[in-house]
Amino acid sequence: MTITITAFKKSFDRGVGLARDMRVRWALEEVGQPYEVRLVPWEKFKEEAHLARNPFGQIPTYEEGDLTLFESGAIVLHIAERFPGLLPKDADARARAITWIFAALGTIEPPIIDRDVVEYMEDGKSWQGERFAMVDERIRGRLDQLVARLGDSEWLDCDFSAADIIMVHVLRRLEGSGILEEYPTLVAYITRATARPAYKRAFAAQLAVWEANKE
Ligand code: GTB
Repeated sequence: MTITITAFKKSFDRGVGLARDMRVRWALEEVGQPYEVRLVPWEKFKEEAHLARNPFGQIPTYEEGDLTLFESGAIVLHIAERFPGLLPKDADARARAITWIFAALGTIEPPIIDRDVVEYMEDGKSWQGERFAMVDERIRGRLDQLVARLGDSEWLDCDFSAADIIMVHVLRRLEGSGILEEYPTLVAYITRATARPAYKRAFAAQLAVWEANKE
């Protein structure tokens, strides 16, 4: 059955792989599933056809036969449940991996997104400096806790899983902030994950879209 995902036709991340279709592409590459990409131009995001795929008019979405999904976390979890390779077989280990998906999206990602809000939407506001300091403190608090748990482990819980895809992609959003460099454990974790052939294929695919549509 053909899998079709949606992605920006012209992503404002300029091909650096930070838009959330990257998570889905990476998961599909890890499980060896071919997929097609429907590129959505900005002006079509809130049109009926795309809202039918995602009520919030966002990317990514995922179509597989009669099934249409939105929310990158739900899509990656679906891929991991549908195809072998991204979740442990043991029920308890599987539950722990799924817990880490939720932790990445629900506990680590929110302050990181907040940082972008401060940087781009509160630019020039009198309170921007104070907000930056507050948000960065929240981010560092979470990263301290993450590093304490990760320790010397290669991945979040035993083998590489869907949770590592989501976590690494969430952490990558801090690139350029200077914060990641304070955490060699996380830099090594991201480097390990992004060296995977599946990541590289996914990255190259989204970059090719940017290169083809950037003008
Ligand atoms: N919770 C949803 C999910 O995980 O799928 C959030 C989806 C989302 O925010 N999608 C964005 C979108 O469609 C694209 S990825 N926005 C259009 C809209 O809301 O109208 C967001 C993104 C783009 C670029 C960077 N970057 O450059 O760092 C990071 C994130």
